Formats: sequence, C-alpha cells, structure tokens
Amino acid sequence: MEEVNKKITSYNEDSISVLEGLEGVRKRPAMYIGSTNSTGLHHLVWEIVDNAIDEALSGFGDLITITLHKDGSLSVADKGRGIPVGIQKQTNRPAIEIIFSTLHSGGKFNDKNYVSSAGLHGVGASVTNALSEYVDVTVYRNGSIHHIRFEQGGKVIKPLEVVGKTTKTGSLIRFKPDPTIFSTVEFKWETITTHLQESAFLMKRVRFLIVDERTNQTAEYYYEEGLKEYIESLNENKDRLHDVITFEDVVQGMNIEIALQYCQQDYNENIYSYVNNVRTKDGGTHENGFRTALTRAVNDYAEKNELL
Ligand code: 0RA
Repeated sequence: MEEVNKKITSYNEDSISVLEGLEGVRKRPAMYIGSTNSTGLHHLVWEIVDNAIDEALSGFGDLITITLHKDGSLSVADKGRGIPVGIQKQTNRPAIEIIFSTLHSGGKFNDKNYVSSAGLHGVGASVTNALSEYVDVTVYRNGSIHHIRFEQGGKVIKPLEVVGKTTKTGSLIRFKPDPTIFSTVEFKWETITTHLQESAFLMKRVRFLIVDERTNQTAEYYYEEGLKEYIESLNENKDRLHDVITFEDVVQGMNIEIALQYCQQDYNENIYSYVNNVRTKDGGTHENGFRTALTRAVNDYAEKNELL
C-alpha cells in the first residue's frame, strides 16, 4: 500500500511539474524570450536553431536548413544524430516528449562532454513549444522516421510513433508561433539571414541554408575559415594594414579562436567577443585577458627590438 501510494504520488508530481513548466512560459513569456514583439518572436527561432548548432558543434551534421513556410510556420532541419526517442526511465515517456515539454530537460544539460552554444542562457525547445500553435517534430534515427506533434502551447496531440523507414539521421522541427501571444507573427527575412550569417561565421564549415517559400528567396552561408572571413567582411571597405592574423588553441579544455586586423582609419578598437557562440557585448574576463596579453606581446616585441 505504502509503495503504491508513493509511486502514484511521484507520478503525479512529475506530470504537474511538466504542466506548470509550460504554463509558466505562457503566463510570462517575456521572462523566457525577453519580449512578445518581433524580437521575442525570433527568439523562438534561435532556440530551435541553437539545438541544431549544438549538435553540429558536437561534430554531427554540417548542414542546417531553415525554411519559412507560407502558413507562417518555420522549420529547422539538421543532419545530426536525431533527438533521442527512447523511453526515459523516470517518467516512462519518450525522451523527445520530455525535451519539448519540460524546461531545461534536454539530455545536453546533463552531458559534461556536450559543447553547448546557448545551453548557458538557452531555455530550449520547450519554450518555443509553449509559445506555438503547433510543433511537428520528425526524427530520423535508428533506421526509422519518428514523428510527434504538439498543439496549443505544447500539448501532445499525436504521441510519438514510427511513420516510416530511413537510412538518414537528423531532426526536423516545424513550428507556428501562437498569434495570441505575439504582437506580430511575421518572420523577417532580414532578421533571420543576418543572425544566421553571424552563426555561420562563428561555426566554420557548417552550412546554413535559408529558404523563404513565401517569396522564393534563398540564402546560403558557409565559411571555410570562419572568423578570418568575418573580419575580412567587417573590414572590406577599410584601408587594411595587413592580412587578418588568426590564433587558435585549446587551453584547459576550452577552445579559443582569435582573429584581428588593424586598419588605417580605426583609432578606437572594435571588439566582437563571443562565449559558446553567444555575443558578449559587455566583454568579460576573456576579453580583458586577450587585451592584456596582446598589449604585453606587442610591448615585449618593441622593447626587444628597441623600437620604442
Ligand atoms: C540529446 C542527446 C543527443 C542528441 C540530442 C539531444 C539532439 C537534440 C537536437 C535538437 C535538434 N537537433 C538535435 N539533435 C540532437 C545525443 C543522442 C545520442 O547519443 O545519439
């Protein structure tokens, strides 16, 4: 009797916390995506794209395709390992359902080896789900095509099922933002391409393809050399004093990449710094450390060569 009650209680507690999670997002969307205007709307896209980027950062999938559909929905396709579809022991529900219905439930949050792009501030796919009219997820994994559909802010409408066979792996997530939440639900070509071009500069050798089915526009961003090409594009109309200098190293498990170029007109510096692919507009110890090291290196060189 005791045992049975315990089980029922914990099951109920689990399901309640899942519901509360997504309801909280709908009640106070700005707490999760900053606002409910166009900027907030596009956060729904970044949440989904960040997952595909995380998967590419882990070494799986070098093509990410973003499609803007005529019905106002948007889809993100990647060629990663596919979102896990197995049954999760604690909840007895498919992992994918938990990932889309619980705040911060992705397996990536528990995996120490997982390199995360926006994992630090990212609130994940569940936020996009909570604020969408519908979300369709198709997973290509273990030789099968799996599908699950959520509606009305994240309710499972079609439970996970196998809908076919495949030899591919990857994930396809299609969502339509909820017009009762946002002041606008129109995805902007300019906003999306600008953001994804920046992602492509930061993620060398990952291809970003953007297709707008509303206007038949397409864009593709792919940079073999990443930051080097970023600096080249930022400085293309300036008098450059030398070729872009690049550094790359791994220090205490952290990958560090630096690219820099001095230009004739630049009396003050323009630094763009990022941590895990997230822009650090206000700088930080990484930026300060770099600036100190660069100054010291230049001073040492000048002193040794009696240039001062
Ligand atoms: C958790 C674990 C694994 C993959 C993913 C999440 C994953 C999530 C997303 C979201 C969009 N695309 C994705 N691709 C993968 C690894 C599972 C494994 O070990 O195979």
